[in-house]
Order: sequence, then structure tokens, then C-alpha cells
Amino acid sequence: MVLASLTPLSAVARAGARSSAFQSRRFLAQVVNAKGHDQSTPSSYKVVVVGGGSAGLSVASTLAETLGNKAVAVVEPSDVHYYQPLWTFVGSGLKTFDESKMAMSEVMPEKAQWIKDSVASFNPKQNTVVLANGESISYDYLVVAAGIQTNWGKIKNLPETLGKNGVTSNYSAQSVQKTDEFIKAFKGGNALFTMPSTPIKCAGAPQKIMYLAEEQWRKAGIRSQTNINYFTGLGKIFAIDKYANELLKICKKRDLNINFFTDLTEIKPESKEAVFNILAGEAKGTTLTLPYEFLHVTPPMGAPEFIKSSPLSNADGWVDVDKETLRHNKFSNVYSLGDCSSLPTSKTAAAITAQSAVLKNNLLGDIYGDNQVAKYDGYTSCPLVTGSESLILAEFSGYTGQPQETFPFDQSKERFSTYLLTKEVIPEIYWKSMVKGTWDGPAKYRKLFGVV
Ligand code: FAD
Ligand code: UQ1
Repeated sequence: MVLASLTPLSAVARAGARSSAFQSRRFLAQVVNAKGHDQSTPSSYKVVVVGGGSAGLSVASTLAETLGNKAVAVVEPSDVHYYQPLWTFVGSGLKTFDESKMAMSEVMPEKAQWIKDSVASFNPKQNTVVLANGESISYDYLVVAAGIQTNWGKIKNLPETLGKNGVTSNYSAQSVQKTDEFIKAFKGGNALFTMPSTPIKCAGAPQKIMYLAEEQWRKAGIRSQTNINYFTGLGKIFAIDKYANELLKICKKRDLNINFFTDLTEIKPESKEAVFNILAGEAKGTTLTLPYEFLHVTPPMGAPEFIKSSPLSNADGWVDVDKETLRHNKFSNVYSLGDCSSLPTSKTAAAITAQSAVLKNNLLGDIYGDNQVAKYDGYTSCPLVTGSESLILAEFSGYTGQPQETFPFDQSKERFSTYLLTKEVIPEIYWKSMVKGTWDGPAKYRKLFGVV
């Protein structure tokens, strides 16, 4: 099937097509294990990976396979691993919640040691991390992949309102199914969708669910009694003009009102009102209060607190890494990728496919004395679902701001093919290949299709 042809060889073998180097790395790995790593001392590892999400698993799988049994530890507190990109489909009833989750024990690499706890703090000068239970774990190399923090409490009354009386969010495992329930129960009135001014994961997701809800309300015959408003704290609907222009046309055609520089600050559950701060223009500094019957909230997000307060963070709280090599700017045996990293591109699982290949190449290069440095080019992607049969597949570099598309057609146009790819094929790639460390993203297909 399609997947077989999309699944590459191991990332290590792929890195520079150095399969003989891979063989010798495996041999060396046994030496590293036998001499450098005492298997009976579980508090010391060749590599410690913090976080067993999309980024952590895609890196840990390859490293554990290459470095051998128990050379790699993954510190991860959760029993469940979520494929969060599916939550747009779950929130609109197009997929079930169960399809978005897997027991952590099922996806954890067999040869890695799963430490089921949280990291509380980092001591990079001592090469140790301290767990929530107080235990110290030491490492030769550290990979930080702890994701982004959703700050529900920064919207007044949101934590206690979420999942009740029409207030929902696809950004939480606890409320995503409520989105589907509330869309289907909606009988008309004001429907509000919000996007904060902070960095978030998948910057397209706050509007994808608006398109899917609008389609359902249109099909249910209640569209004429429904006002749909999108409030973004930012000044654009999408960062890249090629896609933003098409999205604005869709909004106009479907009577979706887009409000820029408006940031949700408070929910008044008794009166069912949402309060916004106006961030720019003549009304700057004032507030706007609107009644709602349906409210989809994307909460403000930021760097996880335990990273922010650590020596690993930059001024904004993200793990401070070089944007090309993914190596920490101060501590050379520390790497980071994914949503918690400082990499200046849009935070998505798609971006991680390219980041993890670079990180693994460079970290294994450190271990084996191989200095063919790989560089990340800022690739990221946002599959913008615009209906239950249509999608705009935005693919671009956050570093150049230019499209970086895989297929030999204009991906800014709505298509059924890219919808099916995103809904049916990419989830298969994720479970069968990405979490196993063997999916390096679509770069090679871009070359195959001659798109460069
Ligand atoms: P995560 O996958 O969030 O994993 C972080 C892990 O770290 C978690 O398992 C967590 O338990 C663990 N952790 C946290 N704190 C600690 C600690 N102190 N110690 C140890 N472990 C810790 N991306 C796309 O590419 N395409 C899409 O269409 C898309 N749509 C999305 C739609 C929605 C609604 C959402 C919510 C996200 C979407 N994304 C999409 C974004 C994508 O899911 C994230 O970018 C991706 O999961 C980031 O991976 P990560 O490993 O950095 O973080
Ligand atoms: C991708 O590789 C990926 O990771 C598995 C995603 O995460 C959910 C994506 O959303 C996208 C778009 C890609 C890119 C893959 C192709 C085939 C364009």
C-alpha cells in the first residue's frame, strides 16, 4: 500500500545514505553499552529524552534501536500518547477520540527505559535531571521534547467553564469530544472562535474547526440564524500570504467574520458572554463584550514552567537551541526539538518530522565522532481543513516564509485529495512510522515530484 512506499529506512541509515556507517554504529553501540553504561544502574543513561510525545518518541525510537537496550531513557508521566492532529476531526465528529490515542506502553520504544515521572528541574552543568519524585538521573546527552504548555487559567473563568454550556476547545483531551457534542446541539445564535496572540501549536487549528462547524450548521439548515465570528489576537489569518489569501476568500464566501487584534480575556458563564481586549487600531486598550451560544477557545500557550525556570531556556522560556543544528547554544550535549524548542518556525508535528532527522543525525554524530552536520531548514506544515471534503495543505519554511510544497500542484487550492491524505494516510504514517522513528517527513517526495 501507499505507506510501504512512503516508509523510509531507518533515519540513521538515511542520514547521508551511510548504511555502512550505520552497521559500525550498531557495533559501537554494543561497546558503549558494555563499557560505558552499567545496565544495573538505572539512574544513568547514554541519552535521556524528556517527553514521550510526537517529538520525544520519534527521536527515542531510533536512538534506542541504534544504541541498544536501556542506553536511552524516556521520562514521560502520561499513561496515554495522543495524536493531537486528529483532534480537529474528533471535534467535528469525523473521527473518534479513541482513534487519536494509544497506551504509552504500546508506543514506547521497546529498547528504551520508560521512566514514568515528570522532570522537575535541569542541572546541565552536572549532566543531571531531577524528577518530581526527587530522584536524580544522569546522562551523557539530553534531548528535551516536553511540548508546549496550555495556559487555561490565563482566561478568567475558562478552567471552570470548559466543557459546559457551549464552551469548548479542541486543545484538550478533556473537552475535544464536547466540541462535536456542542456543534450538533447548536440551534443558532452567536458562534465565536478564538485564537490567542501567543505562540500556539498548529496555528491553523483554531480556524479549521470554524470551517467544519459552519458546514454542519449549513447542512442542518440553521446557517441563516447563525452569526460566526473569528477573533484572533494577531493581525493576519495565517502567517504565509499564499494561504492567507485563499483563506480570506473562503471566509468572505461563507460569511465568516474575521476580527484581528482581539484577544479573549474572560468568560462570563452566567450571562454567556465573552470579553475581548482590543490590541490595535482606534479602539486599542478598550474591551469588547459579546454574547455567545457556542464558544470554541484556543487558550494562550507558552513554554513549560519547568523549562522557563531552568538554565536551558532563552529569554522567552523556550529551550535555547541553534535553529539549524538543534544543539543547545550553551550546553553542547543538550538538544531540543518540537513545541518546547526555540526553533523559530510554526509548531507542528509535521515540523518535527524534519527536525528529528536532523537531531538524530547530529547527536549520533557526536557519539560516534562523525561530523557530517545536518541542518534544519524550518520546514513545517499545516493541513487547513476547510470542510468534510476539502483541505488546503499549507507547507512552508518558517525560516524563509516561503511555501515548501510536496506535490506538483498548487496546494493553496482546496482539494479532496489532500483532505483524504490528512484524514486517512498521515495518521497511518504517524502510528506506523513516525513514532517508530522511521518517518523523516516528505522532503524526499518533494524531490521525487521534482518540486525541489
Ligand atoms: P507533545 O506531543 O505535546 O508531547 C509532549 C510530551 O511531553 C507529552 O507526552 C507530555 O506528557 C510530556 N511532558 C510534559 N511535561 C513533562 C515533564 N515535566 N517531564 C516529562 N515529560 C513531560 N500538527 C500537525 O503537524 N498537523 C496538524 O494538523 C496538527 N493539528 C493539531 C490540532 C490540534 C487541536 C492540536 C492540539 C495540535 C495539532 N498539531 C498539529 C500540533 C502537534 O500535535 C504538536 O505540534 C506536536 O504534538 C508537538 O509534539 P511535542 O512532542 O513537541 O509535544
Ligand atoms: C507529516 O509528515 C506529518 O507528520 C506525520 C503531519 O503531522 C500530522 C502533517 O500534518 C503533515 C502535513 C505531514 C507532511 C506529509 C506529507 C505527505 C505532505
